[in-house]
Amino acid sequence: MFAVLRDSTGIIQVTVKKGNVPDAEFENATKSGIESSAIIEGEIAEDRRAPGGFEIRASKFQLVGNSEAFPITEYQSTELLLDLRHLWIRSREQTAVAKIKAALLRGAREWFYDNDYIEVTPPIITGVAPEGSTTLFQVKYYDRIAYLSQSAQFYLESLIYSLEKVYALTPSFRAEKSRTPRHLSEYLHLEMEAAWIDNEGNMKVQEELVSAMVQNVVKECADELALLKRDVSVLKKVEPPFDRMKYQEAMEYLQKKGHDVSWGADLGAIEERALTIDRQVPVFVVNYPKELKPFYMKENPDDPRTYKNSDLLAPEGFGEIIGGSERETDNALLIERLSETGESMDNYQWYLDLRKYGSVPHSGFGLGIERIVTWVCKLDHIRDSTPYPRTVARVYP
Ligand code: NSS
Repeated sequence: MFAVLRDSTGIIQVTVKKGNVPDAEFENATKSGIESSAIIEGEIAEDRRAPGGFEIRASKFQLVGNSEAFPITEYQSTELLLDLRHLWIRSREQTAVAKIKAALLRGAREWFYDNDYIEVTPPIITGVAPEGSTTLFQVKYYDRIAYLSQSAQFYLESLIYSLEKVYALTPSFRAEKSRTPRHLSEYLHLEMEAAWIDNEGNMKVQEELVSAMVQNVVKECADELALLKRDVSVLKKVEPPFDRMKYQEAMEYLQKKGHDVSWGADLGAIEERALTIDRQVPVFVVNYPKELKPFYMKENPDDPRTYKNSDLLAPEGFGEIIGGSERETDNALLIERLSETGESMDNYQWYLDLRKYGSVPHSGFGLGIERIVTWVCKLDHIRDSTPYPRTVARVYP
């Protein structure tokens, strides 16, 4: 009787032969269903026919938890696999993605630690909306309305006055009503904020951080990348510096390629794809028109129509993985722009205080963890970058 045994390190073939194990154990082995759990002892032998080249010849087969007929068989619909997500996450692809995600997070934390950043813990329940009111999730907060955090940015900004260089890894929430292959309603947000750093310094942090994360995957996850058929030689090229392209130049490039865009047009999935399809290393798009970006960014003195900001686009057609900027330090400008958003100023008094009491130039950014996982693993859809994707259509399981 042949079985395939799995643990957290991988899979191996097991042969259970009548006579080599007690009869009752052989009985149990033959009647055990797919996904049963078992404790197996035996000898490891080389066998070129076995997947991986080795097998276990069992001398003990202790059935621990027998499995009923497993509901996932070959060729299942996407919907069924999402309904059975709690079981589908046992699959080899999902396991490989989970390990790569962990290696990306480890690479990030190590980079921040090596560069003297302090990890901080901002709140998830908040009254501010850094990225605009249209994607807010409301929560009933006792007798008031509060929101689930879209970004920890404002809280990180408040912490630089004592800690200088901080980062946080927190869930962010966006009520994205349209279904796209790159938006989740809940995602893991890696955000950094630092004093005395301008927009160029901010981009240097991003290119170093992203390279460190990707190179950690190359170092630790060769088997997982192979299982996902991901070309490692491409990922190895992800090293600083990354190219910088002005928004204006991006527009000209797109127009040359036949896209019907002009100054003021946002870069959507189609445009970002065109900008990155022929690249293997991420690229910054800098200095977006103000009307496309939130109120807190610093005006670009060289072209006041634009901000000192950048989006980092992942290569191979992928698109945005980071949004960042230098921050506006002039309260009068912040108040003017905030009043245009229609937000209640009461919720932002504390944020304005940060400019009143000893303001410093500072910058920061937010990196979407599931976005970088989707790119590094070259997945078709962002939902496969996380065990329990939250989208407009689904909150089960
Ligand atoms: O809206 S962002 O572009 N920028 C911010 O939230 C800033 N306040 C961050 C900061 O400066 N501290 O979002 C940042 C990144 C973006 O580049 C994506 O990679 C990711 O967050 N993001 C998402 N990932 C998955 N799903 C959704 N819906 C999503 N929205 C943004």
